[in-house]
Amino acid sequence: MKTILLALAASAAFAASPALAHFQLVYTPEVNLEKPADLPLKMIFWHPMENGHAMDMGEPEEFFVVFKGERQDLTSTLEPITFHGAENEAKAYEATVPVKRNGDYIFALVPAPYYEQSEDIYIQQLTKSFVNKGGIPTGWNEPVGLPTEIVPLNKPTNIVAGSTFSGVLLSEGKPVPGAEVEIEYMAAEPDVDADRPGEPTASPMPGGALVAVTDADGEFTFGIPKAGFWGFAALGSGPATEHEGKELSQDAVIWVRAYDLK
Ligand SMILES: [Cu+2]
Repeated sequence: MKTILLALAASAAFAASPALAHFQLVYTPEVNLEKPADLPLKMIFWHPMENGHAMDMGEPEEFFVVFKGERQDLTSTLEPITFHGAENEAKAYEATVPVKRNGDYIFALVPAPYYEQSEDIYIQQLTKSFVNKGGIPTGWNEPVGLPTEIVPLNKPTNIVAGSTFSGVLLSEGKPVPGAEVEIEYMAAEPDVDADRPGEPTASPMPGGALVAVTDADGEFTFGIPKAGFWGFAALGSGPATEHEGKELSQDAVIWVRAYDLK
């Protein structure tokens, strides 16, 4: 019965899938640190593969970091900024977070639901990104307890370009089979000083979004062809399905960083 319900939920996600893939960013340019640093983090809701339209963010509901299993609330560090996209300007957020100890830092953002007029639905992308200090792994493969999230099965801070990335999609802590996962390359990494996109290093693919589907265990794998930041978004995988009387797509987003093997 459960499988049937999940299959129905998955087909609903397919139907609601927009032509253009929008991705919530939690972005910092350097995810492998050797020395203590004040990390600049940028929260931007954007179409990063096409360096396209950016959306106004409302005040985020939650922003936190998990380090060695301990969660620290960072909501008070958020400051509003304007992101000067290639097509338009949009409200975004930034934070500066000190990183001192060695290990994995998992940043998580719960943005306010965003109203997408063209589809008459709300979208809320629960987003995780990762920073490591000192090359010491301390829990990057642990869930952080979001209503829906993608948990990496490869270390997300140093994927080799040409290898693969796998993740498992969870909703309320349980694997979600048969769910669509959209995949994007961050073509124009934001300039964190200017709050605008850098020079694009890739163009959108013909045929629309890149898509994988989770298997019976809720897992997916994608071959990473190129160094840089790759985003994965499971659409409508979260338990919340309604906001202010309208349909809500509560999505799980994860960002990983790939490097060329030199
Ligand atoms: Cu979009």
